[in-house]
Amino acid sequence: MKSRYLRGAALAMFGLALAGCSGRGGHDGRTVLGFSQVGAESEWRTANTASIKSAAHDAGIDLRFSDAQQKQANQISAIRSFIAQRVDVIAFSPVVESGWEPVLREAKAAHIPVVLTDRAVDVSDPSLYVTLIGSDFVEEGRKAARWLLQNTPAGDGPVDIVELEGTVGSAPAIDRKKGFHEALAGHPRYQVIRSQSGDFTRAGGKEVMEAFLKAEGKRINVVFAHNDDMAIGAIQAIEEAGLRPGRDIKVISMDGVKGAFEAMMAGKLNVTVECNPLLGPQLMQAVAAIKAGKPLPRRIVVEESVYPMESAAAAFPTRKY
Ligand code: GYE
Repeated sequence: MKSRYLRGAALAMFGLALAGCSGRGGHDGRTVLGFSQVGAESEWRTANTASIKSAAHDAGIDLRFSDAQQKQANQISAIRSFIAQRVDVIAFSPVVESGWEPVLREAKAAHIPVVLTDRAVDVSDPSLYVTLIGSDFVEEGRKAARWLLQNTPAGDGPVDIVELEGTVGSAPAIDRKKGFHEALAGHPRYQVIRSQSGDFTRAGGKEVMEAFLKAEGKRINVVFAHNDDMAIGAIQAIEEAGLRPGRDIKVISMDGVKGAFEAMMAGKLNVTVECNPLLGPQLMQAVAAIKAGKPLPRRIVVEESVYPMESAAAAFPTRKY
């Protein structure tokens, strides 16, 4: 009696273990995607999250979404929890570039493919992720610099620039800075006189710009912000200092969110370099390809343009984020 009971219990446990191991995927057979988002720091990010959620819904993918509030530790625990849940695919937008190898090795050991969206990681083993779907941030930085070179009145007077950097250690902050500085090298008239992180937020942009204005005052000719939200914060700081953003101080930013178009139409922002956050559909296509065992390119780059102030009103009605 006793032994039969035990055998039964052992069989039941074996069955449970099988159910747990065998199949990945949701109870209903749908593909399960675990996604760890950076946070909700900017308009860009909000649009990116909405795109991922709606594309997953449209593709019939069971999305497990987790917001890391701009903290790498939270992303690492989210990824570990996706591994424990045995999701089919893990995707994430890494808040910073470094520090991912251990957790990505855990995903690899569990045979769960990883897709990067938006931001890159710095890893020595390329097999730790399948593909990166996102923008070319170095090129975005170059585009911003090219606009500046073409839109500063001729002459040899100094063009003093302050730079509002994105999150320290993040791919867009590192690469946008690189592209911008690279394109201005060889043009000694253009000097970046101060550079500090505003963490991609409006509050951060405003606070750092206030400090820049206090230190440099009217000497500042240009603000180069690594995203629109920080530029909008900087615009407030410039106005509160009694100066005219867009005129006394030129403002350049990146992303191309609606708030930037509104600021351009109000004459306060000079240009935004587009960075498209609507990556959801491409991510779901990549997940489907992985599930079907189809190969994917290592890098999927998003197409983008530059919108100067004069083009804002015409483009505004067609903007999707
Ligand atoms: O520019 C910024 C956001 O990684 C491209 O992150 C993204 C950046 C975007 O917070 O607004």
